Amino acid sequence: MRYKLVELEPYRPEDTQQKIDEDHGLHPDDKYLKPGRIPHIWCPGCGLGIVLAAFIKGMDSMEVNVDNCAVVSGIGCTGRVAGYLDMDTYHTTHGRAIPFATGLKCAKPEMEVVVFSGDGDLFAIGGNHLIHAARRNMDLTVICVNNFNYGMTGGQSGPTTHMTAKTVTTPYGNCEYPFNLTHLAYASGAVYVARWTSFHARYLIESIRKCFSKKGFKFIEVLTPCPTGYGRPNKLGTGLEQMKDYRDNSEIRNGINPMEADAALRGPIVVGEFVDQEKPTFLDRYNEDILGKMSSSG
Ligand SMILES: Cc1ncc(C[n+]2csc(CCOP(=O)(O)OP(=O)(O)O)c2C)c(N)n1
Ligand code: SF4
Repeated sequence: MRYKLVELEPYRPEDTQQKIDEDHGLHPDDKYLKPGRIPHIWCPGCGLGIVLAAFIKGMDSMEVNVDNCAVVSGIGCTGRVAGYLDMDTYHTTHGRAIPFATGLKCAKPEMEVVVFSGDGDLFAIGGNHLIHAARRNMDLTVICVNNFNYGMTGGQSGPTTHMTAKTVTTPYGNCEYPFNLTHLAYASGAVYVARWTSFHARYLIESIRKCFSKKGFKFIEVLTPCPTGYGRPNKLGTGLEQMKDYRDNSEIRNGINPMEADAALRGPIVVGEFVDQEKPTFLDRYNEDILGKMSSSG
């Protein structure tokens, strides 16, 4: 079969105003979105829209000043979030959302910095950055959409792909052990760790709200259907059917050690707010310990 590349219209900010005048603003969340970028690229049944809507709801209900908040994404279907939000957003290179966000936070400590990216972006190519930002307790909120595969590039296996799951690169089933992202984030030093699915939108909003009121490295994993890349080869059904599976096979266990938080291919899935602790951030310690010593020695 021959594919014809569709030529995309370049984004023109002047179109935005025209769209707003025509039909934008009908929904209360519209003020957070760039109408010139909608419709989005996500497949029917993809859970990404729910996660983005939950983020907007959390931000809106906390009355976060969008002029003082930045969203940083890597590359992938999840990374597209940066292009849809009408605020300071950065669509960085693959795997580099965390170092970009770290630099931003150090340069502008007064800003809320949120990293929004996929499991492959954050834990494969970007895995080293994530564990070290957690170790340093950088004051960042990381929302990781885990759809268990590289969605954007056609459904390859990655560090979260379930053992035995089929993907385009594991046609006989995956034989690698997957990461438990919540356990890894906790072991690396995160002060807040939660896991929800895109079915648990209200809990997810609460976690996002909490992250806006808490300092340190905060990590939220959101299990999300990718019916195109992962659902199809593994016969998980449509996005809606996967949402029903999340409803029927999830168990909320707040406060457990994330090490015990399983998330099997066809359930059971353990979700909840696993970790909530306090610890000085990198910038707290740097400003107090290092800058203090530098000024007293000079
Ligand atoms: C340096 C580099 N390597 C590889 C790619 C190709 N690439 C683009 S997105 C992606 C994977 C995205 O997977 P994930 O982060 O899980 O996000 P999803 O698309 O599933 O939301 C890859 C490998 C790239 N853009 N840059
Ligand atoms: S490929 Fe998967 S993750 Fe990407 S938009 Fe489609 S369903 Fe969503």
